[in-house]
Amino acid sequence: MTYQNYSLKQLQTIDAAHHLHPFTDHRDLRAAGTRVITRADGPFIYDSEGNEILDGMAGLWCVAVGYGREELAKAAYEQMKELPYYNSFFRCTTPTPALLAQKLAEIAPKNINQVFFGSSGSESNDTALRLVRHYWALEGKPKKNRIISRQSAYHGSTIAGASLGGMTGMHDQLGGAVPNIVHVMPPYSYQFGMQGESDHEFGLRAAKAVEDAIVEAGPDNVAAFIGEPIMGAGGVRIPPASYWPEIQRICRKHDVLLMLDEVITGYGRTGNWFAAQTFGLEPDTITTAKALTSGYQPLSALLVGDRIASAIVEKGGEFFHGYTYSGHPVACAVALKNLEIIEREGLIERVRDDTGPYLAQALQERIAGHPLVGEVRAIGLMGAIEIVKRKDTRERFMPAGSAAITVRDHAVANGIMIRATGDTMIMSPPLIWTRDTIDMAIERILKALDFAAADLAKK
Ligand code: PXG
Repeated sequence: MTYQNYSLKQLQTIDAAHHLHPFTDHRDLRAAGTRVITRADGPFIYDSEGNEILDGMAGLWCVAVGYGREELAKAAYEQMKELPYYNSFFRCTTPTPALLAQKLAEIAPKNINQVFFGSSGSESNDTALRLVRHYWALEGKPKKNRIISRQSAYHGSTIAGASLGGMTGMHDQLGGAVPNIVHVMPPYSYQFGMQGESDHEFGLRAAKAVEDAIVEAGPDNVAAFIGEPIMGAGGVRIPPASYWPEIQRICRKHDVLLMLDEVITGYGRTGNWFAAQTFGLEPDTITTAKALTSGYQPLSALLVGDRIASAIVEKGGEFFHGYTYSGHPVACAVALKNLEIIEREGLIERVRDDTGPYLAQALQERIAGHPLVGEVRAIGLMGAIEIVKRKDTRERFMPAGSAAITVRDHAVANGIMIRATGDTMIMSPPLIWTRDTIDMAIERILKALDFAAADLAKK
């Protein structure tokens, strides 16, 4: 590779001169310098200085099958030689998106049999928003177009994605969000639960916030509710068991569509193909991306339930929407091979029966007792650690978010990549992790917590 002719310093200088990064304060970045990741293998990433770092985030929640998979590289290479690109407009298709759509219909909840492709989660949420509003227009109810979402939700970074999401910092920079989207309380008991309230009761109260919003607008004005089954970027917020069944009941009662955003939870992360199956849901749309290709190619798939799909096919006329790379043949070839690997290696069963419960237990038994830790949470291979100044009162360090950054920096220095979001540490490792990898991760996290505690005690 030609980049090997460049020194670390040169690469950092070039990057600082020309590369604008996502979600970054550039003055800050350029002062600190970037970490240059140059290669990866299995569960490890390596930086330009040769440091080996266990990747507790699967890249950015996506590298389900781990790094260095020859089979995926070959699938891309073979497809590129055969047919690198052709579109699926104008009555054309190519083989791999057709076969991938068939495969997705097979593994999705049973009411879902059709797929619309894009290249990112944000794009597919844009598709979902248009599709849902178009559906109600086709049903003769164009006013039924309000979308209910949650505060702190993450649904992507395009204008539709940011508007659907509930991140106030993002809204402030939009200069005008997509109209008629409202945000209600998320099911995050650590912050919003009341004293004496059981988890079960809190789950019902959080679901009631959705029903209140529907009733307030009038059900005839509400198109859909959208939610991540487990909020990812917002801090791995795992709802109480009572929440999702109640949401589904409320949506059905008021004839409001249920849109799930499974960009993070899709393709095995919770121990089933989809979290919809983990929670027993039959949503009208499921947005997926990331682990669909394990991040080896950019690809997203909006899974569309029969109710919407039939209306589009039978009454729709032309749906004026689509992307040059919808159904990209190379990305779809890689996705097919990636799903084959997930199945062949039994990764989903492993998460469900072995590594998922083991991670939950390890966090509970070995991390939860640390003085800096207020709560741990896990489901499948997703975990969270709340960083607090005082366990009993849940008091946080000030300024908000700074303690988690301290933990994060020590984690990376001790060979484990985990993310800080607000005052929460989050992890979402590749599904190939074993019990041994989890043990290695826990030891490194403990070290990071100890170093961070020493630093924070000085403040
Ligand atoms: N929905 C969800 C639930 C996501 O997590 C998107 C949509 C958007 O996908 P694209 O492919 O357009 O990025 C995401 C993306 C983080 C982080 O800091 C999370 C995401 C993206 C970037 C950063 O945890 N998730």
